[in-house]
Amino acid sequence: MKSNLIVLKLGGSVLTFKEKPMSPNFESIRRLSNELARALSMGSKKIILIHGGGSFGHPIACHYKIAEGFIENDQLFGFAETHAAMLSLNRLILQGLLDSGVPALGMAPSSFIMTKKGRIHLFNYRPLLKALEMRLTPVLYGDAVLDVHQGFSILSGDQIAAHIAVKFGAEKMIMGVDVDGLYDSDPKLNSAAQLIIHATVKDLKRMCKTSVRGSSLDVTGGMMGKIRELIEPANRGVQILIVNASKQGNIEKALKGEEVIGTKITT
Ligand code: IP8
Repeated sequence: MKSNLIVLKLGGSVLTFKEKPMSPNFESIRRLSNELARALSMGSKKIILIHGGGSFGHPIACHYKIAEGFIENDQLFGFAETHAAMLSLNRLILQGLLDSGVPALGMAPSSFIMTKKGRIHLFNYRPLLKALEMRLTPVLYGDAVLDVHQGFSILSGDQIAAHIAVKFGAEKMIMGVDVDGLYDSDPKLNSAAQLIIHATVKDLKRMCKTSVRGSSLDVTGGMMGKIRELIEPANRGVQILIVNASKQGNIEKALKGEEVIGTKITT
């Protein structure tokens, strides 16, 4: 039986202005906090929120090549700075949620997760489980983390979301992005791109081979990185929905289980 847990990932491109370093989109943060609060007030669901790096984490991580692991001492400062930038964004999102009345608990992934060659290797689940049991709303994020093989790495919010959805047997995983869902080509480059309303694991695997890369500043691979992470939870029967979180009401509807335009992914 599936739990009543929903894993919600909100992309950095929705919560920040991606073109300008360290620029939060306060309007978006406030609106989405209210949407989350309204969905939670319905009572029965538990939500783990994971947010991306946007213009906070990605430019610094890219500059210091943090995702490639430790090469030289200069990167240590960059590693610490990347994490500090993510803490700043997390703080703003927590404030938005607290202002909306959500008992949001910021949890730094680098404190309880380690990777091996960029993939999750060690994960202390207990603080997260206890927070859920206490009916707090954990708020995690893509982070600069220590890596047992290469010193450090960048762990994407998508990888964290997929891992948690599988391990905790989430009922649903909602990916809030800045487009309406998956398309047959990049909708930002091709106005004739068609929205894919339903995709299977087989479709995702095919897209991985053909999909366009994200922006060069996105150290975790943009939409292509996302598609790759979705295969495992979809295989395990987690319902996945990719929706446009920049459009008012979409995240609230998706959390409440109401119909919303987007891409549904199934086995
Ligand atoms: O935006 C990466 O997380 P994402 C976060 O979910 C950093 O890919 C630190 C760049």
